[in-house]
Amino acid sequence: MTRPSPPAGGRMIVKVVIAGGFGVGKTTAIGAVSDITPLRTEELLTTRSAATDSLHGIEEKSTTTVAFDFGRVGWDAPTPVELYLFGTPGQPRFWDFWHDLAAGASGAVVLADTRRIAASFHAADFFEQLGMPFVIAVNRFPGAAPRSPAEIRESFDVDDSVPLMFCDARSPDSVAAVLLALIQHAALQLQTPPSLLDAL
Ligand SMILES: Nc1nc2c(ncn2[C@@H]2O[C@H](COP(=O)(O)OP(=O)(O)O)[C@@H](O)[C@H]2O)c(=O)[nH]1
Ligand SMILES: [Mg+2]
Repeated sequence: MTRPSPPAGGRMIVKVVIAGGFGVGKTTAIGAVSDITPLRTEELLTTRSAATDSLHGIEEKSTTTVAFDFGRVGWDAPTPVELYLFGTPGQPRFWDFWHDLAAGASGAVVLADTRRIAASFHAADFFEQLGMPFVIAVNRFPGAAPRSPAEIRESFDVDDSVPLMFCDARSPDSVAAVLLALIQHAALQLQTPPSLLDAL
């Protein structure tokens, strides 16, 4: 876990990773909230990837992230902070690359789609093993059966110490609320002495 960089222009620079399975809305979320035109590495999905990249439930998806997404968003209140957002590619064949994307990050958002929740299990396991603070944000798609936070926690096998919230990846306010929750969560963990964490 990395401490944020010293303030630049009054705002603390914090690197954040947006991870989760294929098609859960990572690219959409970064595009919704970014103050700059996001850098995207989208490629058209072709029939050649049909066997590995299942589009079940996300049939409208026509492109996929092949390297990473990058966006930037900042606030002066409640905390002056500038977030550098790095979105991972979702497919298992790109998982090795996640270590590079996570280097120097202070926290992560694990984005999930309740219709295909298992697609985001790897992301939660990855940040848990890395010891990086993360929150789970459940992107609500139309037609998804309602699931309670308790059910979703049970599926992810996480307790109340991991913040969990619902969101709409297309909504700037909704994505900003998720990011603020992550920053608060990460700040709390950074303030907790490692020795105390070990004792818990
Ligand atoms: N209805 C709905 N569609 C969404 C939402 N978020 C993303 N999508 C759509 O779902 C598809 C997958 O989103 P994308 O951001 O590419 O997923 P990624 O693979 O995680 O980057 C795209 O066609 C989006 O337009 C959402 O909150 N609601
Ligand atoms: Mg993407």
